[in-house]
Amino acid sequence: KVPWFPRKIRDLDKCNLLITKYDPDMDQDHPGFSDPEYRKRRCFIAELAANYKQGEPLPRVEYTPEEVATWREVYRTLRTIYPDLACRQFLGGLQQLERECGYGEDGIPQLREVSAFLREKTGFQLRPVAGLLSARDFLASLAFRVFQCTQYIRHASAPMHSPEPDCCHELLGHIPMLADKEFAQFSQEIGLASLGASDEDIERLSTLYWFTVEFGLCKQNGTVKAYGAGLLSSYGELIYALSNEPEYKPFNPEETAIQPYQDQTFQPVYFVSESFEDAKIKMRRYSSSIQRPFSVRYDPFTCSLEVL
Ligand code: H2B
Ligand code: FE
Repeated sequence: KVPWFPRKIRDLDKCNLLITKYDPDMDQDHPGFSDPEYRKRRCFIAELAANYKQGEPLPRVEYTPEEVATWREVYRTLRTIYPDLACRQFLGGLQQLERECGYGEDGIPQLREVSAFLREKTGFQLRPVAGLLSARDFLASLAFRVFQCTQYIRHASAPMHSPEPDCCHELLGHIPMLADKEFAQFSQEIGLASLGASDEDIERLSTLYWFTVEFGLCKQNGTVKAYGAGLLSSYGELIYALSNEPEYKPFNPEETAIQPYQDQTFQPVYFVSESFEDAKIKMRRYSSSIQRPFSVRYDPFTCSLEVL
């Protein structure tokens, strides 16, 4: 039996299964666990996302001076190391966001503006999400070029690390990459491959997503650069990943898909692609090997799927 999957963009309203184990309410190691003010604030912002319906204007959040100060610290610290460590596509995207979308250390960009920017660049749009989403629901939204974004910010006591996705991770790690056409297509293709897939295939696709979109490295002009959002939003791991400490393996979907991974500490191993083009071709070959009793095609005019 084929698991349910969204057929039209409005169906994403039903893709809302959250994984709560890293929430500040559940995770004793979360820096906000013993800060009731923080938990209340995060809950308020998450509630805006939980009530969101496809097509509505994206909620605006009036961030507090303390929240902006956290953003500033993250932005400043990471911005200085990007030129040496981030891939060309990321740097290009970030520059455009700084010029055209108000990115900078003085304020946290609003999802509404960022979504309008991305739509013009690659057709991606944002949707607010209340926390860590199940892999199946998260991947399904990529099939529609919808990126699910958290809108609350990490705890002020730990600006360099968050156990759960927050707006620093989304806005600094993911968004600049999603402004690149080739990367946008790569992301959508992982999403399309996930629709109606078995739990085992979702697990493998989610591992592939982890080692590419989140922690991927790629070669550029003979040096290794970062394109993964988990790296580009974490000062410590970005430096570590591009030092000579971790092990590098060539990106190869069959092998990468079954590599165990760490979501609590730095990765012991990273996968390096020759280029995005190369990663895309290899990923496509892998996706077409997934057995499904149907095939899907995305119709951008109606924002819906043709299931053949
Ligand atoms: N949910 C949210 N909100 N952000 C993510 O980056 C994310 C997610 N990543 N759910 C997904 C899971 C990823 O780790 C894969 C597909 O499992
Ligand atoms: Fe992420």
